[in-house]
Amino acid sequence: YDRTNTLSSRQTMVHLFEWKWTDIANECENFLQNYGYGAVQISPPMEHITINQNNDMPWWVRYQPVSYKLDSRSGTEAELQDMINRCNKVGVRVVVDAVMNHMVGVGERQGADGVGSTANSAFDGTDGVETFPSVPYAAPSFNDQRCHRDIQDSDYQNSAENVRNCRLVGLLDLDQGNQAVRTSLAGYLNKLIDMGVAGFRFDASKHMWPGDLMPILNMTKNLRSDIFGANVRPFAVHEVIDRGGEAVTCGDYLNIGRYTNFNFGAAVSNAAKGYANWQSLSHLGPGYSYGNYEDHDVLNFIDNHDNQRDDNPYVVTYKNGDQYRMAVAFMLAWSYGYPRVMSSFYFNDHNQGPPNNGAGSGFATRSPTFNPDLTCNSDSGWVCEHRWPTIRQMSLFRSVSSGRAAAEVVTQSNRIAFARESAAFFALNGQSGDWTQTFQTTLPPGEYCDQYNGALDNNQCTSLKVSVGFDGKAVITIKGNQVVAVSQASRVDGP
Ligand code: LAG
Ligand code: CA
Repeated sequence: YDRTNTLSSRQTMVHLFEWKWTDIANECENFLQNYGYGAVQISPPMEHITINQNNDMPWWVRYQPVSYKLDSRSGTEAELQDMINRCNKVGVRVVVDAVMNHMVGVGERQGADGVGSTANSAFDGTDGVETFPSVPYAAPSFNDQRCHRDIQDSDYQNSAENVRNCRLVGLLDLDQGNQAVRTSLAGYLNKLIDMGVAGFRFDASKHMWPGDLMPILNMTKNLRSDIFGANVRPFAVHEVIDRGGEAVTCGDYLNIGRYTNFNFGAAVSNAAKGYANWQSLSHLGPGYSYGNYEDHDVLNFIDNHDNQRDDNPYVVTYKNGDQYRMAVAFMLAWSYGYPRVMSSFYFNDHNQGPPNNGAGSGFATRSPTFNPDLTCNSDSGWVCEHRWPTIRQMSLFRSVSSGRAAAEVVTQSNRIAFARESAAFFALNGQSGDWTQTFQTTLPPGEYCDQYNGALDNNQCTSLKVSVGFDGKAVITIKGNQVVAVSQASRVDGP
């Protein structure tokens, strides 16, 4: 389940958090296919609760399922199908955020206190009642007989049983050991597979037993052969937050797909913030520090939709500007794991929902609008990190580096440079003074444009030009706290 199922030349996933299906379809056609993005992670497509909280609808309603009907804040089933078709047609795969651990928060029920559901399904999450007729689930579908309370902070250190059987922040905890529950969940996944998705990001896998996830995954069909070829299994990445010292570890999930490697973003963010030395990241890979398993085991990212909302995020986010650019660029340049780029909306409050048209419209999500330089217009409320010039150029860099090992690694204090064998070269200078040196780039002779602060545009460089000699060497100056990145995708007179 660890194969990405992307085109071999498209190596980066983007999480279009809270985007509408119609907007994602356009984004696949107009942008993603041109910038090396191989897959898009979408917000949960199933029916979820609706609420009005302080005259807004928080983003996290998407993590409170009411049924597996494909009607959500992002759009209808027909819009979802159209988006999947259009993205696949241009070689961009769809990865679905699947919420299988739980249903709504205990006590939530349709009609009470302005709570509703996106497809108008009835539901009653009153403690002990717990009915979701549109699935259907009833009280025995839930884990109350094993644990009838919330997960406590101390459980995380002491008890894998409680982490997996008790309620996560009051959310009614499904019993994935129950055969009828397994059948409902696999049916949901199979419906999406029939629609043409490439795989799943499993929400809250830390809170489900690997021994239950495996049989559910084994109940899934092969992917559509007309899109993916014969006998292709779905991609799976499990949301397991494991930064060490807990009862549940990411190692528990190694044979059922990849896991979300939060240790990678922490390490790179520490360097970007100046708390750690960039030099040490030349060892960032299997066995580095805690929790970094093999290349095919990990989905790497700098920030995600949860930790970017922390009060003092331990990772860098779009709010960190240049530090963030540097962190994401390093992730995309370095040869480890399957990288995911976060694409956010601007927020001040951590509950704040996506840009929308207000209560009168049912808080209907607004579309992004675009500037002439292809970035998103900040007035539309969308950050679109994936469209930032550096990040979209580094996604191209990643594409041409696909399958090429890191080579010719050069380190000095707080400096790191490396090639991706015959395809690309990257140098990061974390000191404040210039770094001038002859580097072995491994690239064919020619002129290459820096694609960190510029790009190849109309066969010319908009920023620094790097000349590679017949021996693959180039003299390059990297300014203080700067990066130079060149690749086959930024070659003047390139193929
Ligand atoms: C996840 N990964 O394992 C998601 O990435 C994360 O965003 C989800 O939490 C979580 N697991 C459950 O799917 C989010 C918010 C929570 C929110 C929850 C359900 O971070 O704050 O809880 O989704 O909507 C909300 C309220 C809680 C309340 C709960 C139940 O914030 O105060 O207890 O609903 O009513
Ligand atoms: Ca659970």
